[in-house]
Amino acid sequence: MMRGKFITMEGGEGAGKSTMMGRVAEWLKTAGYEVVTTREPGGTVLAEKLRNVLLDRENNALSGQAELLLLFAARSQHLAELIRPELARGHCVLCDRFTDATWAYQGGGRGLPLDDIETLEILVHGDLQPDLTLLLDLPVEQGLKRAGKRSEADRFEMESHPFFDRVRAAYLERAGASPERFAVIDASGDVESVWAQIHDVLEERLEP
Ligand code: Z5A
Repeated sequence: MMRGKFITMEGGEGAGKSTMMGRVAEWLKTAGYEVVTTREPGGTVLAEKLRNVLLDRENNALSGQAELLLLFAARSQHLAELIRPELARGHCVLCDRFTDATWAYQGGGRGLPLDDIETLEILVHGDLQPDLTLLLDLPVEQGLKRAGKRSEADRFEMESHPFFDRVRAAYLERAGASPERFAVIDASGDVESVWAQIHDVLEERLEP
């Protein structure tokens, strides 16, 4: 059986990934795909425990390298327990964030060595990359305003404006380097205008 499609959603704070996940999943089902939705960090019982450690604002002693290793540990578990088996069954896996987030947040935002990220990426899933990555892009100020309307900030949401500027720049750089995989969506408009762009990309890039 052919492996299923692996689709990831990426973007900075308050870009609207969660808002769009449901619509993308519905579109995929209607187009005939069996869809599994998941997220990173997380997606399995163990990886969700690591997510809690990563997001807990009390863990301010966590070093950049420890953060990076925990993210890839969670990803390795996620791949072994959920992503790879579902793809092998021919199912479509729709994931809220994946390794591009590590390049953007830990590489761009934190300034961790890109060689380390590359080494871990090759070790954990060098043979597997998403088929399509929807990057929801919007000005940092606007995203923070949207995200700020929610509950208490987690460990990442407490970062500074320049951190999120670097995250955005790193995402756009990655998208520019792999245009065949990425679709950059202007996420600054209202929900319907964002969905219209995503809908066009799905129609264009995915075969039923
Ligand atoms: N992280 C990392 O550092 N490295 C990694 O490798 C990975 C992750 C995988 C958890 O991610 C954190 O982990 C993340 C990066 C780090 N932290 N940060 N920051 P997450 O995805 O779970 O959390 P998040 O990025 O904070 O998600 P988010 O802020 O919820 O963003 P979103 O899902 O893109 O947004 P949303 O919930 O759909 O929308 C936010 C609000 O805006 C909400 O009130 C919506 O109703 C509203 N909204 C959405 N779209 C619109 C439009 N178009 N117009 C107006 N209002 C809108």
